[in-house]
Amino acid sequence: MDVLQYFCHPLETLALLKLRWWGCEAVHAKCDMKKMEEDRQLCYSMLKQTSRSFSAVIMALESDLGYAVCIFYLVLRALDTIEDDMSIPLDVKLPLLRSFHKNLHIPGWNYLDSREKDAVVLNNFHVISAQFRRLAKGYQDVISDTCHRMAEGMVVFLEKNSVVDTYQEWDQYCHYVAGLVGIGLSRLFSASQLEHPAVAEREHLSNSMGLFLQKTNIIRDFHEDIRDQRRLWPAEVLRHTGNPHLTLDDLLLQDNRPAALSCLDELVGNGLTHVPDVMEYLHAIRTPSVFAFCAIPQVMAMATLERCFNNPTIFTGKVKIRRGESAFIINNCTDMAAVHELFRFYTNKP
Ligand code: IN0
Repeated sequence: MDVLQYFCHPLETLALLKLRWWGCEAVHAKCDMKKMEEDRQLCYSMLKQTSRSFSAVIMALESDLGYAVCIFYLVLRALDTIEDDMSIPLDVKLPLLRSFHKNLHIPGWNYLDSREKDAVVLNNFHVISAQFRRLAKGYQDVISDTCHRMAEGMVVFLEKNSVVDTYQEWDQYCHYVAGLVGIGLSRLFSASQLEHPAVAEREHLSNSMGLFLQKTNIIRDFHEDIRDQRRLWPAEVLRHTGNPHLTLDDLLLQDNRPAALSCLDELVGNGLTHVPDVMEYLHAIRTPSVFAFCAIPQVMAMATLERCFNNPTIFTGKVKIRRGESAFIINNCTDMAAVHELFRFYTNKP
């Protein structure tokens, strides 16, 4: 099956080979792993384990910003792993989330009881936090403040039984788990002086960058999330189908396929409302490595939304973009004109 794809999409196969053999300008690692001290190496290897394709884009950032983003990414993964871990009872999880940001300053703190797939970042949190404490104070404050605010939001959500009813609540949830990441990243870019201070000041645009990614993930992962008892589509969408008794779980049933597809398409439409902000944000980014870091996930999200639109596979399994398609996007997100072209391609796809 996979082999056939390589013949059907020759441009993507070339993109994969190009990425594999030559790397590319934007994703050319500016750091040499072999020359680093052991703990730094361990952090980069955890980054590679937790985000396969994305780690190269982080490592291509200029060194001190790149390392701050690497630590930010690992710390966020640790927080997210605690939130996701259904084996931790709520009376343990809530205090753990509330005090999470303080652990960044407690030498030796780690968490060994998680069985989640990214548990490695919790098991080795003492290594991550020691590296965190060596970052510039400005970077430390952004990372700690983001964790604090995000964990507060996670607690609010868990306390109302993880229910997302209205679109407003959907935006609120996505703000906590992804919009705040965008706001934090923009503050890191401006603090590094690679980007203008205005990038950090326009919080609404940074928030939209996160919302576009997170809404796309939530739309794509519907089947897997329902299986794991997570109901992250806003229930409001069900009321627009005209059937007041329909539940999110019902959308998986074959008989409800037309209603399910109309809900899906409405959410894709809602996700797309963030695109103008995404374009405005990217337009302001000056440094090529920062531009690639920001643009690649957004274009991948656009490709994913296109694949999700009116696609019944959302209700039976996983919708994915091909590896070759990802490689093509990674190789081509070089400037605003290229990003426009890619967005145009995905919006006009028959
Ligand atoms: C991210 C974001 C991310 C990157 C660049 C700019 C951003 C601006 C605002 C918000 C988020 C931004 O990107 C990653 C992408 C990623 O991890 N991709 C995965 C693939 C996948 O399907 O999971 C990979 O393995 O390559 C992202 O999804 N998130 C993220 C987390 C931390 C940081 Cl520092 C940056 C997660 C999320 C929830 C969307 C914010």
